[in-house]
Amino acid sequence: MSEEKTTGNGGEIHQTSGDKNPILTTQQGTPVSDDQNSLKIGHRGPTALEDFHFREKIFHFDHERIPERVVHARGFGAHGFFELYDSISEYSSADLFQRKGEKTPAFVRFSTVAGNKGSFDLARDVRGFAVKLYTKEGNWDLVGNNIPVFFIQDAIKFPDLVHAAKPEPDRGFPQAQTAHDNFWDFISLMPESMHMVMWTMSDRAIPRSFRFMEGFGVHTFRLVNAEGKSTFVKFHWKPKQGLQSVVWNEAVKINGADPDFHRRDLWDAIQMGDYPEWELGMQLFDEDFADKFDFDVLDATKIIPEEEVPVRPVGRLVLDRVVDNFFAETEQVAFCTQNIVPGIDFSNDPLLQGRNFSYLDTQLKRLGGPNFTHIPINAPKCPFHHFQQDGHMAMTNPKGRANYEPNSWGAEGGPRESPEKGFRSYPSQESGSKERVRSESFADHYSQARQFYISQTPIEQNHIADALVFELSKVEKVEIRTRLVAHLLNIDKGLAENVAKGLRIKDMPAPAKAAKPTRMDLKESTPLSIQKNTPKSFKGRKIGVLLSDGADIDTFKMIKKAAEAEGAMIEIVAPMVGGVEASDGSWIEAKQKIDGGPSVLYDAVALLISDQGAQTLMKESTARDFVADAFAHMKFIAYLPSAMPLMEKAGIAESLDEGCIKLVTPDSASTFIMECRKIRFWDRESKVNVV
Ligand code: HDE
Repeated sequence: MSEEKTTGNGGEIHQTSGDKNPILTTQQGTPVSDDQNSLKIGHRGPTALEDFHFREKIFHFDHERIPERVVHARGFGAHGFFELYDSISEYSSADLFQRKGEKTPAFVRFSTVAGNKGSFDLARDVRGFAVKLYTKEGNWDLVGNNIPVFFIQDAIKFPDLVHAAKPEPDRGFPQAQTAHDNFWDFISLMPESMHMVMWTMSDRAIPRSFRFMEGFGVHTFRLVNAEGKSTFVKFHWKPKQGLQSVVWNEAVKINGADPDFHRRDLWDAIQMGDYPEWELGMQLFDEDFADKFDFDVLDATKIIPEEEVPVRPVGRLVLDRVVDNFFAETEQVAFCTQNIVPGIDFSNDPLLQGRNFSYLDTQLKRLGGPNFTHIPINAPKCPFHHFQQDGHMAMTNPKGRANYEPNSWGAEGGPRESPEKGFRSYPSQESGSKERVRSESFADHYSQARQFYISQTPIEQNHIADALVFELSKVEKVEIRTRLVAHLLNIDKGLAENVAKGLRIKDMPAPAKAAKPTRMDLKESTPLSIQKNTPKSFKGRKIGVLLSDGADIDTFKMIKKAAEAEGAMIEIVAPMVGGVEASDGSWIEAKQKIDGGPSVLYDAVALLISDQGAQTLMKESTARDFVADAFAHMKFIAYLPSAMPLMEKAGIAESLDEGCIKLVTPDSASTFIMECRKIRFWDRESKVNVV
């Protein structure tokens, strides 16, 4: 049923409504008769103050925003569960780790760090990987990142780090990037950040999707079993989808074409039932190992190579439900590192200790009061009872007379502490003088930076050099550029020389003074490289299929079938979004008009255009870019011979390589998909020379 209503100013509103729509009310529940006009004295007259509906509506709108997170403002969350493979009670008494097959509800929020809430997804940045596990003995928040180390060793430096990375305070830019003077000024004065800089300049900082990145708890934590025995642990989330990143030139273009690329990807995958999955892995070690290890396990700028302590898989995390409401869930979720449960405990990592202090404070500011645990996304899913009461927006004040303890109200007296079940801190022996110090055991800043660098493939090493050259080229002060190169000399001479060359630094500086000399004996570690760990499947990836009128229907069907068999998606790109008429007269609807669906949005492309289509599209710069970019970004390209004129115009016809698959035989579609399993045709990179 459609209603028409006069707005009073000559216009009409049209809206559809049925008998089932509820009546619009105010927040107080008063039915609203007119939501189009404010209450006026006379038809043209002043608005009456007594218009409570108008006043309430505007008042609420004026207060719709809460402060965005000071870091990790831009994020995206989803629901899921953690499923335990097998009991690990020998290490931890945490309830979620006791019973094989036990499922624990989870909420995960991924984020970038530096950009504000409205910034773009493909910034070169660390990604937050924050997991809230609603266990039967309380919420456990594992607030990690997609990089296993951090820039600083002591939390007291965090405000400086973040100030330096954020927009410069006088001008308020640049947004969501570290490519500016303040960041590199700070970093080049903080040798402890060098290991992390290797990671952030690597492809890890431009992931293809949240689904294709690892997560790390970063700090050393403790697991404690029922007998009170403690084992140190480092947490890892390993994506079942495999690791994958984009190239920088692609990232820059994705940010323009689809600033929501990562959140859309996660939303789409979950909505399509292609649930992303990670394996929770643990590196478990004891005090003896900690004492013997080359570096201090409390130093968050260091990893423990997996070759030294293997990662033991203990369960899987599956994300299977998108949020109902972004604000209620993703924005209001409040992660706190101090949210742990019996069976898990902190270590003395000074960064972790500082974080435990910080997160509660930040939630108070952001969510406006001490009752943010009453918001459903933050509330435990297990029973909870305490005497905390009142405050802003209190929703769950306890019933009854007793709001204190001890009390003598017997069974009515409310909750009681439990020495058996309650959380007990691991009784570690602590002693020492009270001093502002940095332990000597934290002093080696270059050895693991080098280890990371030498563990990369030559292509990945080039990407690191290119990223450094890009970022430092945005730095105006020459001294800062040079100071950074001086640090690189302590990591790898070749890297330092490449960067100096890329910056055209005339006189190579002397190596930075190092508190400890770089160790040359640390071995390459395979898990540190993305390319050495690429997936063996194209599952979960997306192929952009460029169609035109007259597109060969049989080839289209073959590509579609082969992609579906692999678990990959296809998305139709066409000159117009309405679609195309294929060779057999059938109509294929498009998802994207060519300028809205550039090839940077896809993992591979197929050019299924007719002779006529090629003639039209070769005149369009967006179509030429589609092809040229797919080639420059080392993507696999399937093409019909009829697409050649467009490929010629895009300037790639002369350079076709094995990454370009001509669709001529009935099985060429499956050959194409099989090739796509390699994700990129990296051999092309040295020829296209794109950074
Ligand atoms: Fe955070 N960090 N952080 N951080 N962090 C915040 O808490 C802080 C650090 C991380 O999706 C804030 O709720 C300090 C390391 C993630 O909601 C704040 C220090 C790691 C998220 C805060 C660190 C992280 C945050 C801002 C230095 C990886 C987003 C908003 C010691 C292990 C969580 C908020 C979400 C958010 C403080 C360093 C991860 C201000 C003081 C290291 C994933 O409390």
